[in-house]
Amino acid sequence: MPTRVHAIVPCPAPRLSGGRDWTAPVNGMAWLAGGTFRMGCERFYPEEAPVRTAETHGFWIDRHPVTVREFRAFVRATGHRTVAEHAPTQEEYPDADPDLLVAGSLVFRRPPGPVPLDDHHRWWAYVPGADWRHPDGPAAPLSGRARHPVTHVAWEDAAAYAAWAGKELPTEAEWEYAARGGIDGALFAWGDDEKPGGRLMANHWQGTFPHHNAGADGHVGTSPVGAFPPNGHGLYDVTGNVWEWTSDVFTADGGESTCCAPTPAPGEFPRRVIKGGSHLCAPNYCLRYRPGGATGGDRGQLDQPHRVPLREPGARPVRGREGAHTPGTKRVSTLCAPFGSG
Ligand SMILES: [Ca+2]
Repeated sequence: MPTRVHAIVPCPAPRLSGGRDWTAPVNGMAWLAGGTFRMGCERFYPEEAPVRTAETHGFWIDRHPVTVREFRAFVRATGHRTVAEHAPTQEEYPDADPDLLVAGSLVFRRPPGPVPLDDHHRWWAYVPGADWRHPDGPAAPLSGRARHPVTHVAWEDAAAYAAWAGKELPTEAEWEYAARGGIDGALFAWGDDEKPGGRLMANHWQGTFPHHNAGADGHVGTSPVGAFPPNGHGLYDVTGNVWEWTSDVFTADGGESTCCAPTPAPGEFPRRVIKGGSHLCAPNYCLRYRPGGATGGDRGQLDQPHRVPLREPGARPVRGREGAHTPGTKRVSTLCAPFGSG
């Protein structure tokens, strides 16, 4: 996976006033009072464990992930070019074939039949010209997806958007507190029953990944934000649809691969915690569409958009990912466990 240079164009971001009323309504955002909750999950993947007590202060957070329309407004205002729109350099990848140093991004390609799940190259392809305007590649237009979450945004792009909007990316603890919707310790954002009343509550993958997407939830691919019911905090699409960036560094051993995300690119690029799973998460491979679900996002693009909290300056979570792992502890997740396995 090539790396890429990036450019964050300075822009006049609205600054938060220390005198603002932090509980006054903010358009498109929900106010969460903060509190203590059980964070993480011990039923599925080692990088989500252990369950620990976390605490957040009050903060605002977007009700839905950043959409293509919203990201387009940011790009028009700032001239920002995303990481995917820059060709990686030979200096960054001295051993790479120069012919491969072209701008692009990873695109999911459904194989025609069952394949072993131990190599993501069987369904991820690096596509030159793929970017947020061309999520399926340069030949496929983006038309009709203005209300879909923006994709092919690297962490740097998400952070630049947040700064432009006068916000910050959420910490993992803030994100998970928000996603749980006030239902402490539940498996899903709506409770422990995956299909209450037989209803699918998020856009994920039904069928056998990666070759058969039954689309029983009505969507093969991303869906417009708000297509599924909100959680208890009034937040839409907290799980499924697309992964979401957080500000936390993912503390995995270098070079390690986890399921649901391509192998990290070589180089000194810190991985960030991504949350919520996506439309590509299937119980037979990647049961990550849960508030406690987490993995590491690389500079290479997946389907990570982001939602951004508006936080009172200085009001940071008291405790979040620290305690999830002991530094240096080898993680063992190379393949997701099927739903229901321990
Ligand atoms: Ca789906």
